[in-house]
Parts: sequence; structure tokens; C-alpha cells
Amino acid sequence: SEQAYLDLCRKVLAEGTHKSDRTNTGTKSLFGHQMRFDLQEGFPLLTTKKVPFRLIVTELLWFIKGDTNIRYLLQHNNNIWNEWAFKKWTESDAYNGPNMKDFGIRAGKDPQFKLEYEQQMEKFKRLIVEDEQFAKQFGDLGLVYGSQWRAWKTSQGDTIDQLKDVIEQIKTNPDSRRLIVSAWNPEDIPTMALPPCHTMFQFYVADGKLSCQLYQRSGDIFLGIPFNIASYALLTSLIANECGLEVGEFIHTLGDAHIYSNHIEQVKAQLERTPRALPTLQLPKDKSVFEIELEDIQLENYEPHPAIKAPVAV
Ligand code: THF
Repeated sequence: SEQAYLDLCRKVLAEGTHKSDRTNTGTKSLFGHQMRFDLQEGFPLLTTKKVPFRLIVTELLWFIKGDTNIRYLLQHNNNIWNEWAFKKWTESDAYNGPNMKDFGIRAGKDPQFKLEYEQQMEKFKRLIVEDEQFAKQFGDLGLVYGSQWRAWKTSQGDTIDQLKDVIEQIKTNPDSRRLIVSAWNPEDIPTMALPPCHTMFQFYVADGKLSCQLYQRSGDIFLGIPFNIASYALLTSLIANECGLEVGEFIHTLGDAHIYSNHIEQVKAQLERTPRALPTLQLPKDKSVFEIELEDIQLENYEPHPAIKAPVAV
């Protein structure tokens, strides 16, 4: 069930320390926490608010493809990474619109500025989709998840396909204690729009079941973590499916776990709600992780409470 998530929310509200952050939004935060989700109990997509599963699937397929350009996401109507690419564009010499410094914070406070920001963002999205050259130049987030998972650069000038290798190891050497994929590449951090929050994950095979543990250095409890839980549960399910294994547990280990100060009321409203039965996931038996497409991934019996809106901190 989603109890582990709701317990984390309660704990941070009750015990979290006030901490300021990179985005100047302010958070309630704690350091070091672990949640466990038994994937045999159902697929861990929260029911106490509606979480847009389609966005989780398209983001994960984007990572799996090794893509780092938001063009693919926009072509699938997925806007969750726009702000980071937009920021790079508005800070570049090619941009000549109104100053967009701290657009996230200012849009929350100033309705006039919010309009200007929305206009520039629409223009940016249109250019990314319609102009391939522009997309090449400004749609790319740098060496983020997709590239570290599929094409980690070596000092010898080669690349390592960590995802393909780990799947091969799960099949041929399931007792291995080195079933690890790392997204944290110290050399590349300065080039990234956002250094990876999901720094590394490890698989574990026992009793015919595949489990996965993620170490997440920083977690946005209200907006990001519901996505992250579902995303890694889906990745684990896809790999188990390909390897002929059942699903085991998803274990989510967090570093700085925080609730942004402009999400507190939303979290409290969510905690008033009673969790419902978890949905279930259906996957085609005969497709590999690298062949799976959006239409192949079906969620059944998802009947959540309504969505709760909140601004994303950039
Ligand atoms: N930065 C911050 N501040 N929080 C994050 O969760 C986060 N992510 C990714 C990168 N940087 C981050 C992006 N992931 C939403 C969800 C996940 C995101 C970004 C945004 C979001 O706004 N979700 C809305 C629905 C949005 C929609 O319908 O378009 C929601 O209500 O869930 C951590 O991975």
C-alpha cells in the first residue's frame, strides 16, 4: 500500500527542520529515510491523489531510449522537464525576450510576470517541436539520466551501456552483488541542467523475484516522489518481465527528503484522504525493455482521489 509514503509525509510535517534551498522556496526537510513497497501487493501509484501515469511512462521510456532532449517529451505532451531547458535558453545569448531570472518564484508572486512567462514558455515549446535545429541547440538537458544509463563515457573514449549490461547480468549472474546503475558522474555534473536526484540503483534477485533499491540524494516529497516511486516500480517490472522473474520489492532510500513550503497545505489535504486499493500493471510477455512502447503498458483498476495542484520549484 502507499502507507510508507503517507508516513513519510507525516514525519516531515511533524519533525522536519526548516531549511532554505537552491530554489529559494524554503522547505521542511529531514535527512535519511527508507520506504519499502512490496510490488506483489499491486502497483505503487498513489491513490490519495491522482498521479498522471502517462507522464511517468513517457519519461521512463525517454530515459530507456537514452534520450536527453525534451523534444520527445513534448511530442508526447509531457511538460515535466520544460523548466530546466527553458532556463538554459533564457540565460543564453540567443534569447531576447523579457528577463526571466528566477521565473519560478516570480510567476508565483506576480500575475503580470506570470503572463509574460507563460507566453515565453509557449513560444519555447513551439520552437522545440517545430524547429529541429532549435531543439538540438536548446532542448537538450545535457548528460542527464538517459545518457548516463545508456552511454556512460569512459576515459578511453568508449561508452558503457549500463542498463543493457545490468539486464544481461540479471539473466546470467542473478546472485551478483554488483547489479548497479549509476547516474552520478562527477565529471559531468557541471554540464547538467540538474545533477541527478536518483544517483544510483541496485537490483537483487532471490526466490525468483527481482527487487530494486534506489538511492535518491534529494526528494521533492509532494511532486517528485510519487513519480519516482512509480517510475522505478515500472522499471523493475519491465526488467523482471524480460528476465522471466516475478516482481519483489522497491526500496526507496532518501537523502534530503523535503516538502516545499508552498506544498504544505496540499500535503495536509492529501493526508485527510483514505487510501484505496492499488492498481495493477499489465505488460506484454514477449517484448524486451528496449522494445516496449507506450501502448504496451496498461494500468488497471486505478481509481484515485482527485489530483491536487502545486507549483514546481525550479
Ligand atoms: N525538481 C523539483 N523541484 N521537483 C521534482 O520533483 C523534480 N523532478 C524532476 C526534475 N526536477 C525536479 C522532474 N519531475 C512534476 C512531476 C515530476 C517532475 C516535475 C514536475 C509535476 O509538476 N507533476 C504534477 C503534474 C504535472 C502535469 O500534469 O503536467 C503533479 O501534480 O504530479 C524529480 O524527478
